[in-house]
Amino acid sequence: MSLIASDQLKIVIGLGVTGISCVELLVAKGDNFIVLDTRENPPKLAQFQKDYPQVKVILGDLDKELLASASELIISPGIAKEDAAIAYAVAKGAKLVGDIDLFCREITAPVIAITGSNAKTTVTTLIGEMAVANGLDVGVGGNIGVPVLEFLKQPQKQLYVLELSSFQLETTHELRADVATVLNITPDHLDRYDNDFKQYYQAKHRIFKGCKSVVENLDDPLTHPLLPSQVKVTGYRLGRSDFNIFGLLEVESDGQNSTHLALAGEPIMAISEIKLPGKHNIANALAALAIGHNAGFEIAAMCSAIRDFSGLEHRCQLVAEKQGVQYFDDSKGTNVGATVAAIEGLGSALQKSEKIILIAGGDGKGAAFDELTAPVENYVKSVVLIGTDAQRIAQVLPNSELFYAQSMQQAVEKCASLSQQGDVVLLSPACASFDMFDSYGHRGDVFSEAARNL
Ligand code: UMA
Repeated sequence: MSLIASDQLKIVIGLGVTGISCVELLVAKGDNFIVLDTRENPPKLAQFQKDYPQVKVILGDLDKELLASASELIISPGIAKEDAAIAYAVAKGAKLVGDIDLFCREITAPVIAITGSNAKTTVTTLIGEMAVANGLDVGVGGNIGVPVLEFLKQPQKQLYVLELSSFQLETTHELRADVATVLNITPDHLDRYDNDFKQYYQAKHRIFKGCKSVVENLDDPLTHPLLPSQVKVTGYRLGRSDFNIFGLLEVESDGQNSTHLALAGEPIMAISEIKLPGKHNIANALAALAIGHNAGFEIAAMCSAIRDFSGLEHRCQLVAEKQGVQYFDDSKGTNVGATVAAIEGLGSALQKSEKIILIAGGDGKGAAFDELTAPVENYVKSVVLIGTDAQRIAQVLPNSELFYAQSMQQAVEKCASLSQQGDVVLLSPACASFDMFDSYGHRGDVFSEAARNL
C-alpha cells in the first residue's frame, strides 16, 4: 500500500523543532513530502497545521509500507532508527538521513563538530566565544537547542560550531567536519541502545567520518579515533604538555609555583584565570584550546575568551559566596551522571579540609542512584535531600550524614548551618524538578535567591 506513490517521496518523521525545521527546508525547495509523528497529539501540531495547512500529516504508529515507498526518511533525533517500521523501510531501500546531513548539503563554510557524554554544551559555547574573539561571524547550534537548519534562513556564516548528540550522529553521513571531537564517553542513553555501550560508542564515533582534523582527549581512551594516519590529531590531557598536546605546566615566578595551560612545554595562561570551578573545567579549557588551535584561532583571542567565560546558567554556576562558602547552582544536573561529574569536578579541586555539602533529590524518573555512593563518600560532608525521591537516594548513601528539607529555602539554610569557610554548597539534584518546581531553571533560580539572601 502506498498513500502517495512516488519514487521521490520524502518522509519527515517527528514534529519537534528538528522535524519542523526540515519541513521549512523542504517547502522552500518545493520537495514532495509528508510528515509523520508516532504520537497521537504532538505538542506542536496545532501551530504546525496553521503554518503549513498544505502539508499532509499522519499521526500514530508508523506504517512500514508507507515508509518503504519513500526515497528518503528524514528522522528526528528522538526517533530510533531501530524502530521496526523504519528498519523495514531501510531494508527495502529507503535512505535514512537527519537534519545534520540536510544542513551539510547546503553549506560550504567550515564546521567544528563536538560530541561527548558530558560538557559538550560548555565546550561548544566556549568555542563559539573563541570564534567571536577571533573576529568570525559564527553560528553555534545543534543539540545545544538551535536546530542547524535554522541557520539556512540567514546568510551563510564564516564558521559553524555544532554540538551533536549520539542520536543526531546516528543519521549523519555527510558531516566531513573541519575539526571533530569526542570529549569523553561514559554510559548514557543506554535505554536507546539496548543496554549496549558499544552501540552508543559507535554512534559517537560517527562524528569522525570524513573529518579533516581531530581533537582527542588523551585521558579518555574511548575518544581515540580510528582514522587514517594522515588526519591531523591534536591531543589534550590533564598532564604534561608536549608537541601537539595541550596540557599543564608548573611555572615558577618570584619563588611561587603556579599551574598553566600549555602547549609543547610553553605556558599559555594560568589555570587560576579560568572562572569555571573544578578540574573538569580545566579539561574543558584544554579541549577548547585544542579545537581552536586546529581551527586556526589565535592563542591570545582564545585566552581572552576563556578568561571572560563564566559558564552556562544552572551548570555548576557560582551564584553566591557567603562567609567563605561558595554556592554552586548545578540544577541542570537532572541525572546521576551529571551529578557525579559535578561532585568529582568540584571535589577534586578542594583542599583536604574543605568539603561539599550537597542538595539532591526531586523526581528521579525511575533511575538507579547507586553511582552516587562513591563520589558522595569521597567528597561530600553532608547531604540535604529534597523531593519525591529523597528516600530512594538515602538508600544508596548508608554511610553519609543525611538531612531532609521540605523546601529549597529550608535546604539552603540547613547547608549554611552545616558549612565552614572553604566548603562548597552544591545544588546538583540528580533528578528532574517537576515534583517541586516548574523546571530545572526555576529550581536553580530559587536556590540562587535563597543563597544570595542568606
Ligand atoms: N517523539 C515521538 N515520536 C515522534 C517524534 C518524537 O515520540 O515521532 C518524541 C521523542 O521521543 C522525544 C520528543 O518527542 O521525547 C522530542 O523528540 P524530537 O526528535 O522531535 O526532538 P526535537 O524537538 O527535534 O529536539 C531535538 C533534540 N531532542 C532529542 O534529541 C530528544 C534536542 O536535544 C535538540 O536541542 C534539538 O533537536 C535541536 O537540535 C535535547 C536533548 O534532550 C535538548 N538531547 C539529548 C541530550 O542532550 O542528552 C540527546
